[in-house]
Amino acid sequence: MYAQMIKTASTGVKSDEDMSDLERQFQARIDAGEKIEPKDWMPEDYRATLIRQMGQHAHSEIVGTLPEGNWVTRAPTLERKAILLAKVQDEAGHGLYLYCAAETLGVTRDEITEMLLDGRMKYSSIFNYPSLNWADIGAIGWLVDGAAIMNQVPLQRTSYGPYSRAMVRICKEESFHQRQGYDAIRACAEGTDAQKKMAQDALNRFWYPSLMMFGPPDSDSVHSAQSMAWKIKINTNDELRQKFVDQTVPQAEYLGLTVPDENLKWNDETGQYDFSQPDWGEFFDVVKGNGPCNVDRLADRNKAWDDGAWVRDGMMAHARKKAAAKIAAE
Ligand code: FAQ
Repeated sequence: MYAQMIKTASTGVKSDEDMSDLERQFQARIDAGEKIEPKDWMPEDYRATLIRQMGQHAHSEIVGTLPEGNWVTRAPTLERKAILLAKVQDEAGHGLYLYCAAETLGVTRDEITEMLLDGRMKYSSIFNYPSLNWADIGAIGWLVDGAAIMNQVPLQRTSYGPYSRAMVRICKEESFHQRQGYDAIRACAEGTDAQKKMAQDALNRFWYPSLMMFGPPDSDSVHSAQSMAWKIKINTNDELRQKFVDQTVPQAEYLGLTVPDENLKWNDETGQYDFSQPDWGEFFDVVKGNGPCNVDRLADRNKAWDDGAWVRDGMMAHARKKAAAKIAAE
């Protein structure tokens, strides 16, 4: 099974009659648009769903620095290097806000990190694809950050206060990231024939993996119904995927690039693009650990965790020493 941890699908969304008094009061607060704060009562599945989603989101931000970090030393100009470095630092910062926000739910950062490292928790499928050339860095900013914003702007209104507030700053930064990516791929698309070819190749490889970022089709989405009832999620996976396609196709046209989809067509009746679905078999395979870079990504994160053990030990020893000195002085 590609989903784990919380079995909302088997239990379904609880009806009003099946809820306890506390659950009913909680749902009424959600329905009234109130934010839930860390010390408020919440159903255990609400807490677990948030830890799952926020933890996976944090892990994605951190693992997401790997394909771009790969290009910091090879960016074509000093300006592009400085911009990319700043972007990668922002992404790491997003991971840290999100770990802090997740900690308000009663789980430690170490615990959820260990769940990533031993494969119990996921990170976004997109980061299991390699960044092969400089145009890929443009495509990641344009498409991957573009998809991330499409998903994260509604999350600013998510029902859990700390998550919602973290998303406000993250969205501002992601929108800079999207623009820097678009600018980088625009420079390639307006360059020599070889550079234009690189830009098209990057779009060809990143288009469908970007569509997969929104999650499986609604019919296969295990958590959407309950997460939407709790306003953890505001839109379904398919709604956001469609919005992303509608926003991105004119951007590709402006660049003179071709979206790799023969069925892509504006539909006057729906006022949206018709488009081909990604290969969902490939998505489930990547999520299960069989994508092109899954093994390398987890090996890199495990190495970073192991290499950093002496820093964590040193910090803890220092904290214990300070606490002991404080008690001795009292
Ligand atoms: N990859 O029932 P649903 C970024 C899993 S941040 C891997 O539909 P849900 C910034 C899902 O976890 C990108 N797994 O799940 C950046 C569940 O498995 P589980 C990350 C996926 O949660 C840019 C199972 O499939 N953004 O890019 C994926 O209701 C550039 C069933 O799926 C967020 O995390 C996937 N794509 O909806 C950084 C946003 N999709 O947990 C660096 C917050 C689904 O039961 C460079 N998250 N699965 O084992 C969300 O909005 C939701 O969690 C969804 C999935 C929409 C991703």
